[in-house]
Amino acid sequence: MSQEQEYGADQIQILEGLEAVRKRPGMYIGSTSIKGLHHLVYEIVDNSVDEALAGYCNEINVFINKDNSITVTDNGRGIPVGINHKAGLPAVEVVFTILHAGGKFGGGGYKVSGGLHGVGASVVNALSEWLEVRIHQDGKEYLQRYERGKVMFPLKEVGPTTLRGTHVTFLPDKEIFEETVFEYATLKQRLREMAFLTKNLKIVLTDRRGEEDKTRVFHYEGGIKEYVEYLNKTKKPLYDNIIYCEGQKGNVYVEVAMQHNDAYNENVYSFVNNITTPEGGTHLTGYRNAITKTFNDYARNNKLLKDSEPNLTGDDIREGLTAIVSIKIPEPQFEGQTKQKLGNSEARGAVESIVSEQLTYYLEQNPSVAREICDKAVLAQRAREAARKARDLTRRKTALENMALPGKLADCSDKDPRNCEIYIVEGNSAGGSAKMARSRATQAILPLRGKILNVEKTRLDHILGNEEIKTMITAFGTGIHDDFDISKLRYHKIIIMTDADVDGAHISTLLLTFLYRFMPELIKEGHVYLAQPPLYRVERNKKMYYAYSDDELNNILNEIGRDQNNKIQRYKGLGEMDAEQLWETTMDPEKRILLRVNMDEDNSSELEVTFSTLMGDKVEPRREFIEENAKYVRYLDV
Ligand code: TSJ
Repeated sequence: MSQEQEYGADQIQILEGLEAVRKRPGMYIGSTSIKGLHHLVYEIVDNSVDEALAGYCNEINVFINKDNSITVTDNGRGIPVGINHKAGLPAVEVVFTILHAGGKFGGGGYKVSGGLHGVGASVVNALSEWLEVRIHQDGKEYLQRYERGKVMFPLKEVGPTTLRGTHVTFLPDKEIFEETVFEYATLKQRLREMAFLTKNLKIVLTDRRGEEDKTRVFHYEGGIKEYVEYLNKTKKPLYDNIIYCEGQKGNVYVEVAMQHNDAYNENVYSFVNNITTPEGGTHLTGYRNAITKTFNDYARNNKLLKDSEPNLTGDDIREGLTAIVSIKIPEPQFEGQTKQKLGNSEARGAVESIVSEQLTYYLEQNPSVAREICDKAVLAQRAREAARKARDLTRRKTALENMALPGKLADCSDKDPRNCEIYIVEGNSAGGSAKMARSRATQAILPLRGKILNVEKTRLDHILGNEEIKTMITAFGTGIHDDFDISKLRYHKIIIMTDADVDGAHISTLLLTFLYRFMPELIKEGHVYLAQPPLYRVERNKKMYYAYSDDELNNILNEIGRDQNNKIQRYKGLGEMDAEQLWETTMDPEKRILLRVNMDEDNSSELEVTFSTLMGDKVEPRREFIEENAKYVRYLDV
């Protein structure tokens, strides 16, 4: 029959293609975990962002529907419905059923944004229980439906329309994904980032799963300038304006926004075609070269740096600098082990020349800003010199005394780091109980005294002079920053154990901030944990029950009965437990609960905001953050 003739051979090939996706989903979307699940959404949204970049669409809506299906709509031209001559099928059907059909059909769309592996709609289709596409074009609405990649009926016209654009709804396949419940917060973060990276594009996220719809609108006229403003909202900017450079060289489009704040760490995020590049690459190198050269030239020409003084280093100039470097390039090449590092050499030159030229002009036009930055860099230069001396001192010490472990450390006897854990414990009394409670072979205890230094607010030379910090660095064995060597890690589990109250949470956050800034690899590699001491003890007829949350306390009371035979104690601190109780509830590997601290590289700008919001001076953003993340409130220092 004609249907058979038309679809026969092609259809078989198509199904083989999509079948391959279903057999090895990880090859196409990275993983089938919750991360892969969210990638499906980004793959689809990327297509609408392309349409916006091409100049035909200015609004994208994303809905999380009640059944955990996702709808993405845009107000663009609509995917072409005409027959694609090579495939003999409507172009839209090609997009959804043929693997690797990119955006270049029906008149040459300029595809710049690319999903995780440059795959696309057909992969999402193959991994969805069902998917429906509706196209509003020239007054007509078209519909096609697929189930697990298979076409349910030929593209059909379903009526007139006054709209324009593409609507796609899909339900991820439960046979494929380990998890199929979308996280609003995760989608929110990525969509906000996409909106920052595409100025004037309005992206609306709506969660329809609750009693009431939850909606967030992301729309930034200033694009990455507003991104920098957002990242600096918890800090004190050094000057009011955001420095902005934009231009195109060859086929590389470059945008850079930056502003210094009064903190000491650099905070630069780079993107290629709207995808984050945590390992940087040529675009970032070009940017750094430009900054270093331009500021040194300016400082010399204006006598802000004496002839006798050495050049400012890139690090000096970028102290406290928040920046976004975003480029668009038609054929990005990624290198390195994780293929996350941009390799195109033309990107280096393009960024370097655009930033040098425009930054030079900016500094000439804004001498007071230029002076602020140079003064700060000169201070940084001096502090760096002092820090180097402090570090040399600690280094020489370890070289001489080799492994002179801190006296307060109760080390474990096993020497294989894979078996070993170190408990960082707040306070001497809790440290004492922990030392008695521990399993000597594998558990080391390091008690810390008093307040931990807030490394967000302290310059490197002072940080490295701090006793508690020095103690931790020596105990872990890895060194820090450039000297960091994870193979020297002496304990594969670093467990932070603090009281389950506001002060304890504060100390945990300070410790995590230190680790995040000085040894982020430990967090990335999953070596850092938070111990979970119980909140309550219930004693009934000489039997003990421990509850780690209010809910759990309720469950226990329901189970054992609510009457006067219960003695309920609320633990205010670790110190209230004796060694045996501490072991049983918090340290016994068989029974304890540990929370592993996560850090997702794709998310590091958001993590940065979280840390600086929690640790910074400004009260208002912290209060807002806590209100937005209400479920964590009891862990935070308000
Ligand atoms: F790919 C997809 F199906 F996943 C998808 C594509 C999903 C969504 C929500 C939107 C889109 C999409 C595609 N929105 N807009 C477009 N535009 C085109 O495909 C298009 C339209 C016209 C022309 C032309 O040259 O006339 C070219 C293109 C690429």
